[in-house]
Amino acid sequence: QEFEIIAGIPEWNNSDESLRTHEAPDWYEDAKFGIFVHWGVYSVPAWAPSGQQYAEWYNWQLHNPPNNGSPTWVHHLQTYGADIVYDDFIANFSASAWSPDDWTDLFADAGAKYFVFVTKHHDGFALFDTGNSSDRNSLLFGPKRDFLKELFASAKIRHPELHRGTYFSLPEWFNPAYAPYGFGSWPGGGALNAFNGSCCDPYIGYIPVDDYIEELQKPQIQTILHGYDTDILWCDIGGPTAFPQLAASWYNYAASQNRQVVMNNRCGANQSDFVTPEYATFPAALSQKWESSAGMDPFSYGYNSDTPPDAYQNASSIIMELIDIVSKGGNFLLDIGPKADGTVIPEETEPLRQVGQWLKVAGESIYSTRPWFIQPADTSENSTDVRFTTKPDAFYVIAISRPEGGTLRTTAPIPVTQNDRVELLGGSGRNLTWSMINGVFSVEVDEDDLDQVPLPAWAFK
Ligand code: FUL
Repeated sequence: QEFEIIAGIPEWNNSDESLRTHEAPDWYEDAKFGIFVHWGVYSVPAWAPSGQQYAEWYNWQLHNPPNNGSPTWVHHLQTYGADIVYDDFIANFSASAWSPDDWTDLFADAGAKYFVFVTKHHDGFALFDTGNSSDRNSLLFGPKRDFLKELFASAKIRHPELHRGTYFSLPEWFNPAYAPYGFGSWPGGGALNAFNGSCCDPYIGYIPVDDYIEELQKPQIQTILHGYDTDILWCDIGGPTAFPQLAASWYNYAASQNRQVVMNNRCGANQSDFVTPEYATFPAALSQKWESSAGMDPFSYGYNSDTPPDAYQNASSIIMELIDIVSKGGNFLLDIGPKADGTVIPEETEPLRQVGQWLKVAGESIYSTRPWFIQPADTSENSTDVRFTTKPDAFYVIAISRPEGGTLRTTAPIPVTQNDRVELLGGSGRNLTWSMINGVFSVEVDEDDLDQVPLPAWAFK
């Protein structure tokens, strides 16, 4: 099948052949750092055994298997009693202190180039206008607001340079219409009180549909793509999907607005623009674009009140992880879990702002770079722990351990030529003395200069 070329843009059609040619656009390759936001009804109970389970899986843990005495089940019984069901938390999802501007300022201050907002997690409670497909959303229940609209509007006005993305769970646990597909719909499921077996928890806002995919999932994805103009469709779980029916018209629509959009590998489609390791990275670059996501919480995307303050990822470890991921061709999508009132805890805001300070002085070694052919770093004895990034006109050696005695040393075959100048980003800007002797590349740098850099990661250009 042939494609019609309009002003250099292929017109997409829904054939596999056409869709398979879609790939991550340059802006996404260049962006490197994004902020993920998990916020919803699960932010009300906000609990899981810290470091072991995701707090946004609260309702699943409560029910799986029924009456199992799981830590969440016990916690729920002790804290709320047996009569309270998950959907009762909707009323307490207040957003009473929420400021979308604070959030988008935070994303920008962190040095992120995009964000991905959870529009609907597996609990099926949408934070956008689901129209006729379902009433289970924040416009009709709880806070009665269109969070996706407000957040995107804030970003568009205050930080138009940020790309706006949306997470969308293809399945919904306990939605009676999803039962034929099996995800979270074991006998009784969410419809059963997890303690006394009485039936039924309300699945608030459910409008009976015959066909979940056609009547619910499809119009909802369509709304996110065309009604809210998302740049990133970050699907979750995959499985039965309407996405392939919507892809070509989305790509064409975006192109008509001069935008290039991107989708992940969880949309249930045959093609994906990037793959998504979770709380994990790859040891080296892949042939395909990838993006690693993780919460600042040790093991939760949603806010977990069981996590002690000192367990959150600090700025140094975030920057090292970002550098490592970028040197291997990945993006880093770092997640925050705001509280039910919409505030973000200082354990998350402070490190993010520190990361932003580092990126302000050394960001050119991260943004718009491409990996070198050697990764990971050479870690032989007497070497500094380093990562490499490249641009057409520059090469970066980024030390993630302090160059001992003011000497950075690596046995990697750094592509320097005699007249090249070497400087420390965020240092004094001086030309540094360097040498390449017997295959060892060394750079001399003042300890004072090293101290000036806001976090323990030193980017040499
Ligand atoms: C997973 C979900 O089940 C988690 O709760 C989280 O949303 C993560 C990003 O994707 O598959």
